[in-house]
Amino acid sequence: MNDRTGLSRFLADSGTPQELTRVLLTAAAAGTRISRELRRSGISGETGSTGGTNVQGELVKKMDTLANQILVEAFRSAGDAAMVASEEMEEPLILAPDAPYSVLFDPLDGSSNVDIGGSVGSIISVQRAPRGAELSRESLLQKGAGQAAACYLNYGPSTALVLSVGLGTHLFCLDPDGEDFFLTLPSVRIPGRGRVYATNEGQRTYYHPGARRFVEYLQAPEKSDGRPYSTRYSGCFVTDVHRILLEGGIYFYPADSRDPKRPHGKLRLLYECAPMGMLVEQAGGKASTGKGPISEIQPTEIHQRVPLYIGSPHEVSIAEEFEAESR
Ligand code: FDP
Repeated sequence: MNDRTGLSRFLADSGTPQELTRVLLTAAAAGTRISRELRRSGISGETGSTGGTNVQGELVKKMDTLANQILVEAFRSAGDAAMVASEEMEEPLILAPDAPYSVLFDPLDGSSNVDIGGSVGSIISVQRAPRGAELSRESLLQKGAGQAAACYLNYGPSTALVLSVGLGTHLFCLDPDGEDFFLTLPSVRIPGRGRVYATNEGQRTYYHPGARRFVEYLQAPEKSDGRPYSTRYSGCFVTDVHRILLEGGIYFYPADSRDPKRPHGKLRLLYECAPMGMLVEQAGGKASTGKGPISEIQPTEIHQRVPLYIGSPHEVSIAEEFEAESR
């Protein structure tokens, strides 16, 4: 184990600025703690819901609240994040106004899986905080293309941490006997095309026509290009993208007409789509609304939702053609 590269050594060797390294190590330490709490959740009573709803009107699970507290407190006590914003908090918090980075997160993605012992994740986006300007929710409305770093943790049979500081995407695994993440796959490359798709197909009736026709295309037998695809949908965005990052394919949550108040699909731009997009793009993949790159959207709200197609370049490009009705 000693000759393995730990997360802090990796960040030092890659020339990552010290303040950014500190932010990422704080996120990793919080992830370690969340991983431990998840393992204990069945006996500690942290399963089920709190009975409340979050800013988006969604049922809050006890582990959503606990994971959010763990991340917020980790950044508060480390003092290395200027601001934090979270899926679970209506307004961002100003923590250390002079710190050069701000952090946005989905503390527990796919939390409906907690009660059945399924995989869940955390997603973290790191932005540069404006120097000398007043910190406000507006200062967090930055395009994904400008992110300083992104990472996710996938809490499955093992805990994986996948990160990028803009120099490729790298996979680490948590040593269950310690507190350290070790590099297990440097410079991940997503396969150019895959054999699986992940989407909530039960809601297909509500998808708009381009997305429905894309599903029909994926399911149509065609020997020459390996169709039909297989479906793999876990109910956790992080877990589904983790599979696709390693094995290829596409995850999508398109715009749908299920809820007229949410005409843009379900996933949040700033702390779900943008960081996952950076990680997939840095591995050679694509992240698109179906009409253009996620990384180029100028956010207008902290909790803004956008349609998402993410994964291998082959499948995302085809999805864009269906969206554009050129196929
Ligand atoms: P959850 O609300 O359980 O946190 O980001 C939200 C998310 O899960 C994704 O992880 C998941 O892919 C998706 O929503 C599941 O939503 P549907 O039930 O609508 O498929």
